[in-house]
Formats: sequence, C-alpha cells, structure tokens
Amino acid sequence: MFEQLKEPSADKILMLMQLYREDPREQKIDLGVGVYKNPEGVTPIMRAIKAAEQKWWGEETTKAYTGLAGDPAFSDAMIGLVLGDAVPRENVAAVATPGGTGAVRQAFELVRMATPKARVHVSNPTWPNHLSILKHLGIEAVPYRYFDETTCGVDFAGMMEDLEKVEEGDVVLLHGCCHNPTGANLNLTEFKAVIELMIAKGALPMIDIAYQGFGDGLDVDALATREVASACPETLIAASCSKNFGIYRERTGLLMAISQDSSKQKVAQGNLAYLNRQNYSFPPDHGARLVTLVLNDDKLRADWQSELEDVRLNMLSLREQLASEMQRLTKSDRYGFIAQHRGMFSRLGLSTEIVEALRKDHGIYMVGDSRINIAGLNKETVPVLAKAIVEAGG
Ligand code: HCI
Repeated sequence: MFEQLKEPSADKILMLMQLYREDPREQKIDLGVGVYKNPEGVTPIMRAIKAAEQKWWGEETTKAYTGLAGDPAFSDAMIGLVLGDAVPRENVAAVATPGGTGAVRQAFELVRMATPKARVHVSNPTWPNHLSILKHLGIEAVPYRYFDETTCGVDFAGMMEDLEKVEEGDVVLLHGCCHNPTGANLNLTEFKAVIELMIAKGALPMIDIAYQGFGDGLDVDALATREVASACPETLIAASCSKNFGIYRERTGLLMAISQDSSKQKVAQGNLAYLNRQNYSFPPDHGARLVTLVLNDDKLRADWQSELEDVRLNMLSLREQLASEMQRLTKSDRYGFIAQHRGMFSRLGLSTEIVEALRKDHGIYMVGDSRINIAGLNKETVPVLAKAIVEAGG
C-alpha cells in the first residue's frame, strides 16, 4: 500500500530549521522558525510556567482522562485572556486543542461540516500551514491582497477591494495581531471597516491569534479580536499558548466558536467536542493546566505578564536597532517599516536571490519570502545582519 503514497510537499519553515542545524559555521544566525529566543539564543521556560509546573507536580493526583473539551477552567481562563468581557461567557463554545494549529484545523473542519461549499479568504501571504491544511481538507482558499511589496505595509485598499468578492457563508481568515509572516498589521479603524464589510456580506470571521502579548501588549493585541467577536453575529477564534507562555512542545491552544445568540452555544459546543473526539479524543492537558494555574494565581500571573513584557520590549528594541542600522547603512528610510511592524516577524521584501546569498555567503537563515524572526537577533548580530543585507544587494 505504501508505494501508492506520494512524497508530501515539505514545510519550508521546518526545512530551513533542518538546513540550519546541518550548517557547521559557528557564526550562523537563525532567523527562521517562530520560536522566541532571548539575547543568549536560548528559548527559556518562563518563570511562572516553571513555578506552576512545580506546584502541579505536588498537587497532581491522577492522569485519568479529562473531558473531550479539556478542563473547563482552561477555557474560562483563556476566554478571559483573549476576549476580556467583550462577549458574555454563555455565548462562547470552546475546546482545548493541541496547539494553535490544532485549533485552526478544527475550525476549518467545523466550517466544512456546517457549510461544505464555504471558501476561506486568506491574506496574501498568510501562514503556510493555513494553506496546506485547507488544501488537505479540500477547502478552497481565496487569497486577498494584503502585503504591499513597495511599502512593506498593508495594502488596505487592495484588501477591501478583494474582500468585496466574499460571498454569504464564506469565511474570512484574519490574524488577530502580529501578522505571520509579514509583521504588517491593520489598525483598529481598518479592522472596523473589515468588520462592517463582513457583516454586510454575511461572511464568518475567523481569527487566528498566536502572538497575543508580542505586539503592543496583551490587551492592545486582543482589541481587534474583541471588536470582531462583539460585533459579528458569529466568530471563530483559534488561540495559541505556544508563544506567549513559551510552551511550544506542550501543544496548547483553544478553539472558540462565538454566537451573539446564546441558544446556539450548546450545538456549537457539542460539535467542537465531537471534532475533538474524532481526531484525538481528549486534548493534551499538561500545557493547558499550567496556563490555567498561571492565569488564576495573582502572583504567577503578574510574574508571567512582566516576563512577557520583557520579551515584547526586547523584540521592539531589536526592531528599532535594525531599522536605524539599515537607515545608517543605506542612507534611506527604506527599511523604516521594520520598526513599524509588530510581533515576532518582519517580511523584509528581499528577493529570493538575496535570501539565498545571505544563507550561503553569511550563514544567515531566513524564510525564502524574506521573513525574519526578530527574536533570532541580539544587539551584537543586528549590525551583522544589516551589513550582510546591504552587501547582498538589499
Ligand atoms: C512559524 O514559524 O510560523 C510558527 C512556528 C511553526 C512553523 C511551522 C509549523 C508549525 C509551527
């Protein structure tokens, strides 16, 4: 049977990780996969997570299954973090998922179950996994203009023009904050215009929020998501805890299905639990437990927020340093957008030839579309990257 299988297309980000590992050069710089690294190049376990782990080790008495939706306390805590008080709790159906990817996958499956003909409108570009999961599920992905190659900001007029083609029942996938892969984001006024358009078209918004706290702060980063959830009749939200709690390998995420009509909550909750059952029965518990412990304990929560804020500010200062270094070397404001972008990534707008030259000649690894992980830099390597970009013709 196995001979019938075709070689699946590889994930470009994960492929790059492999190439980086195999590179023997000592001075190599990894700006690839979206994992936070501190100035020493280490992805630390956050203090509050470590403390929660110690606490839980003492308190845990069983490894018996949780519920299909995971522990309701995790849903409650995460709904609070993402939505604040934007929507009444009884309007939200939610299940724990294996990471944000799990939530995205379940959301798409829910869409296909409810409306088999629905198309999903995605920003051009979007996170490659969005596209590959949609393709795998046989759901049509329709790109809308998003990244303006000349300004490296959002082509908002183009985006709105393309979203005019959205049909009733279609899904519009939006990044809640910290757009991956570009780092270019809508402002709140623009988001509100998109909301109006989606409501007028009868489209279902789906928000992927994987970097809350990495842009302008925990609450500011959630503003657009809260605005969507409180204004639209129905909303899907895939939230990840991988980055803001630094628990990547624990696979911790939450899928929310929100309706303004609370009588729909029961059927939505039932279907989300059904999807968990079909795919893996019970979602992983360990990461979700740690998140719940941190969010529900004042001291741990305050410490987590303060460490997350340090992470955010570190990335912001690297952005500013890189933008000013590029300005100094190119004697232009061409790269000023790096300081305007938010989150872990920036798409630099470099050609594939330049990206290739940076890898071959300088041992600098970025994704082929010139996406860099800002956290892969530190004060010492920012000038190295800037010089290499200019030398490579950027
Ligand atoms: C990213 O780098 O975009 C996020 C991390 C990631 C990459 C590829 C697959 C899963 C997660």
